[in-house]
Amino acid sequence: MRFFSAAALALLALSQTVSVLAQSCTAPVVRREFRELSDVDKQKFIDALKCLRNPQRSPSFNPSTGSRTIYDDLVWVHRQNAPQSHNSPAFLPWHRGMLSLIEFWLKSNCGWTGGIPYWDWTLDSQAPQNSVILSSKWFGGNGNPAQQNCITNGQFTDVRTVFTNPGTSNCIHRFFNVNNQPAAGPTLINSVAQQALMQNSRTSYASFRNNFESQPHNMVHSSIGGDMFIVTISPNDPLFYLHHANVDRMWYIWQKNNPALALTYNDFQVAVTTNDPLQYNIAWGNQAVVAWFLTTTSGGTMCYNYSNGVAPAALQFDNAAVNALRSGAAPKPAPAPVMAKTQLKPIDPISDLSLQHMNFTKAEIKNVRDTEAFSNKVTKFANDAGFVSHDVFANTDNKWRPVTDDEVKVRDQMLSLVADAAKEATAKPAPGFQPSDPTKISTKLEAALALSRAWTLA
Ligand SMILES: [Cu+2]
Repeated sequence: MRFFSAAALALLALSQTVSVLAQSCTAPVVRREFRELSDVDKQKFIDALKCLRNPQRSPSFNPSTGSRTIYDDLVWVHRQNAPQSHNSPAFLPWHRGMLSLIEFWLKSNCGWTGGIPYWDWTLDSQAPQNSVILSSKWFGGNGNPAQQNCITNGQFTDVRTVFTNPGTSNCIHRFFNVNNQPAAGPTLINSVAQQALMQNSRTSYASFRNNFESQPHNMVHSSIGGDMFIVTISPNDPLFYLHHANVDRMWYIWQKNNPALALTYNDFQVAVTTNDPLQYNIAWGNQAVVAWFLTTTSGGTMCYNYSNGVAPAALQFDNAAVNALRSGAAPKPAPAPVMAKTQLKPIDPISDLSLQHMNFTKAEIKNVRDTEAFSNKVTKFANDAGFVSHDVFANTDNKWRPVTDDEVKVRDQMLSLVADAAKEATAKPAPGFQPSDPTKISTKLEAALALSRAWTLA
């Protein structure tokens, strides 16, 4: 019976799955925001993650590396392929493949039938210290400086990692770090700045990949710190998967919103094609190529989509108000005064140490700093204009409700208008620069502010 080890069977199952990639994906699994899951499902997901880290239930496919479990195999695969799959065009498809692998094993080996939950950072951007995801009930908070920055609360305090940063202990480490200072929580991008990055990423795959890998992706890794800070072994921290599911979701949204570019793949520096191989060592032989991962519904293990996510329960969406606005009726009165007092926080920059650690070139560092400065200009513009972001109502009482399709449309339209207005208003004068017509900017802003009245505070 040893000939048919669990590992061999799983690999067999996987290559069979892979061989049907060309088949249509009929029932995509829905990846949901972690807060969207019931507490029972949150616990089931965490239990499934623990099962993948249990040597009895999930023995390693690749014990010669020192790995004991499937979970550690994936850390090893990530470490092995880190140079090819970061700071390069392969960043998005490679991680999309990696997420589909853990999703496959969570299901086949550990009974988790949902998709990997994602972490919509914007919901925690204004008060990361209150994030339910980082609470002691679920993934735990900051590391404890008195214990080598090991996490000492949450459900993963007993994890013993195999592939550690040399010279450190084998717990999961975190060191919330913002602007080179210890912080109450990680730096997370707000929804207005994130939308502005989206608006800046409409020209090519390369523009999107550059903008979103450097920030917010790197910002989350570096400001959580500890294991997440070390690119190679960052999957030691289970937050890696929630974080990367959200990075992947941003790509999914970008693909939906830019259909002509959705299946394209390019880079500013190097020539690439969708036939470029991607290496996963423990799965798919050497057959995986970028093209497999360009859609989330290619078939086989690639068969999922993303939910609309959640909004603060205190914020109610009034579809009738939007329809009235569109039919030219007079807008509702201005929002309650409490809404006018709310301002978005600026973004704290990624630490210098972190940038050095990621082996960035000078040009890449400049790109990160430019993006940070741009995000803060946009944030300031939105604040000065009196735009009230939903982010400021999030995470005060940890009560959430699902977002509808209609609401997503209106919200995206509103955020795009604010981001576009901000972009035009703060554009850097260049040779031949024609300043935007101020009337055009204020028209966009007025339209955004009108749409914002579709939400009321309960
Ligand atoms: Cu990575």
